[in-house]
Amino acid sequence: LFILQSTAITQLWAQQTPVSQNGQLKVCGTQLCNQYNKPIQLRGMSTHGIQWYGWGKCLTENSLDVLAYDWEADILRVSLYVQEGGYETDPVGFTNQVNRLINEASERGMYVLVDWHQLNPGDPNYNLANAKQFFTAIANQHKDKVNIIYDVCNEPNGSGVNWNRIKTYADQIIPVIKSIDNDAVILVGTQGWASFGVSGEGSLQDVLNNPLQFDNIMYTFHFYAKSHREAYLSVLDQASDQLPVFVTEFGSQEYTGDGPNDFAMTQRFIDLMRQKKISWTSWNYSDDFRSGAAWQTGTCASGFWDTSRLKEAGLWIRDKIKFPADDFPGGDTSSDQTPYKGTPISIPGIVEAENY
Ligand code: IDC
Repeated sequence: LFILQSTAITQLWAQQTPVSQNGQLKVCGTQLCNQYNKPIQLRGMSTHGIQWYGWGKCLTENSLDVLAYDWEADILRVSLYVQEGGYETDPVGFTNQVNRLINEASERGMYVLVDWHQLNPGDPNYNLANAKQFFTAIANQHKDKVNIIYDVCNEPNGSGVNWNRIKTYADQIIPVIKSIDNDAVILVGTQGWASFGVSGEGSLQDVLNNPLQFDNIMYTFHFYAKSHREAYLSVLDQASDQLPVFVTEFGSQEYTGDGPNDFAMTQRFIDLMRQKKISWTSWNYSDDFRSGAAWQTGTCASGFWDTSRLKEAGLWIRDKIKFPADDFPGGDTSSDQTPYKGTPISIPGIVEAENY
């Protein structure tokens, strides 16, 4: 038994993961770059709200093994709602849960996007005090890790929530994080439910006229392909020519995250994001009844994370994460760098070995 475990440990150490290959991220120009200053694209999944489908439900040791080693996800977005039974109802409990999820994703070599999922009310300033408290706790706990990305507001929306209003918020919360974790990449949601205003007030030009004045900032964009189509595709293309953009949420469905999938339309976004190395996380890794949730209803309680239990959208997005395989650029161009190909060893061996 001891020999088997030692072998597992050795293989684990030898194994390349997205985080071991790319290290501390930074923003260079309009791109997300790795520790060698080379542009990279990260692809992965967003959780559903962790107050409903979090740790012990749809996020378990096994489901995260599947996401990291079978889906070969580079990144997990942890969606912490503020309202709707989220952070504001139990700050300590949700901070602990986010810490746990960060640690679990980190053990599996994934990046973690910490999503402050404000949604209703749509003005992020409403939750500023809670955001300061939450990000202070998270940054203090994880500042020495290289794999944390912060998103300070999921989807600003509603009347009067224009870019200036978001910038007022961002200018207050970003220094709080930077004073603790100075080199972290920080994402900021854009007006109109992260659409640069396509579905809200103002436009991309408002951001271009008055961009944030910090290093390592990216702007977020969300789309639901069946609903949002050409208008969104075009703005994503224009925005990413001029600003660092991270697509932190999208689906093949209607904007409800439900209804029919339009995979042909979604593929056009996927192609654009591939071509421009725009990183993405897709909504969502749960067994919610809606068509945009990857797993069939009942999967999380069953604990069987087999591909036969994926909904159509889940099977489709797994394929988009897995293929093409990651080919992260290394520091050496003559290159004996081995591209990450997923883990070859049995998962129970790893988990067991780590306890020793
Ligand atoms: C939806 C969930 C749904 C939940 C609702 C609650 O799919 O189960 O009841 O949130 O607010 C977003 C939001 C995201 C939405 C998603 C789909 O960021 O929270 O999830 N969506 O409607 N923006 C556009 C779509």
